[in-house]
Amino acid sequence: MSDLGFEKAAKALAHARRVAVFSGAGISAESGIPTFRSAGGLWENFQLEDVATPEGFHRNPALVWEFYEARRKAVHHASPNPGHFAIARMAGLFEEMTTITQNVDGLHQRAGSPAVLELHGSLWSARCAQDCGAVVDPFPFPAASCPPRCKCGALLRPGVVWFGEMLPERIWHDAMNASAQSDVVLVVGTSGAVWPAAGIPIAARREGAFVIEVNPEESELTSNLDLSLRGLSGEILPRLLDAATELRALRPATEKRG
Ligand code: BJW
Ligand code: ZN
Repeated sequence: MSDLGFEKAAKALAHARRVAVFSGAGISAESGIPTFRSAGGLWENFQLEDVATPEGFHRNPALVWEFYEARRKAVHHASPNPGHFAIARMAGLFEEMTTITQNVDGLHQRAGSPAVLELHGSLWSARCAQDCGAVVDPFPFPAASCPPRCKCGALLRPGVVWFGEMLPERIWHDAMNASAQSDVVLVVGTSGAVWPAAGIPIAARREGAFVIEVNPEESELTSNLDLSLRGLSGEILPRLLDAATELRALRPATEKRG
């Protein structure tokens, strides 16, 4: 990571009033939770058509629930890492701070981030697969049976967003608004391969946000962003926050009142 890029990012954050974080599976990698598309990721070992589409669930609900129960177990035994904690700490630093995540693991919330916008749902909720309207939230681990049943007798399904499904409308709307109104958007640990979520930082930049990526690898978003910090989010984010906080303390009082 270049020192120049890091300083530029810290300065941008020190001057920001409104900040949004847009996170993906990479932020939880240092908690031991596998990503989807990196080497050894979930899509190397499972066919996404089988476990992450409504059609796959219809064909074999038991297989889909086994996949999700195993992931719920892994997250149940995991803890948030310094990257999640740094983001939680940001809530106290800026006038407005929004955490938008594609993750379904709930680790941002467990680190203390308030009001997280979960674009792809949550491992900790379930709903009726036959649309009787029942929502089970929180859906405790472990499930009582596999596959679990709704009180109406139909199957329950995981409360996540699969390929070919719409994102939750209110959350999508709030995420687009918050990011478009931000001075700085931090894009952390995502390949940017999945749409429409990947459009969030791109739209924010078009609206004037300074968009900074934190990722050890180049992503599909890199060329559309302002700055990339190469490294692990659990290492970069705490340092970045400390540097921004220090710079902010040095600003004259008149500037701070903005
Ligand atoms: C680190 C690190 C460390 C590692 N520190 N970084 C437009 C164009 C093309 C296709 C489409 C389009 N619009 C819609 C589509 C179709 C589809 C799609 O996007 N397909 C593409 C894959 C081609 N999208 C949809 O179907 C969406 N719905 C939709 O569009 O509805 C409208 C519609 C409906 C009907 C008909 C037509 C339109 C829904 C998408 C739902 C995605 N769901 C999943 C599963 C959720 C549940 C679950 O978890 O099981 O969401 S897929 C999976 O990918 C999951 C993730 O949230 C998502 C994104 O992955 P993410 O987070 O980026 O992870 P990775 O693994 O890809 O990347 C990890 C990154 O971390 C890497 O870059 C590493 O380098 C980095 N990293 N360690 C920092 N320590
Ligand atoms: Zn039901």
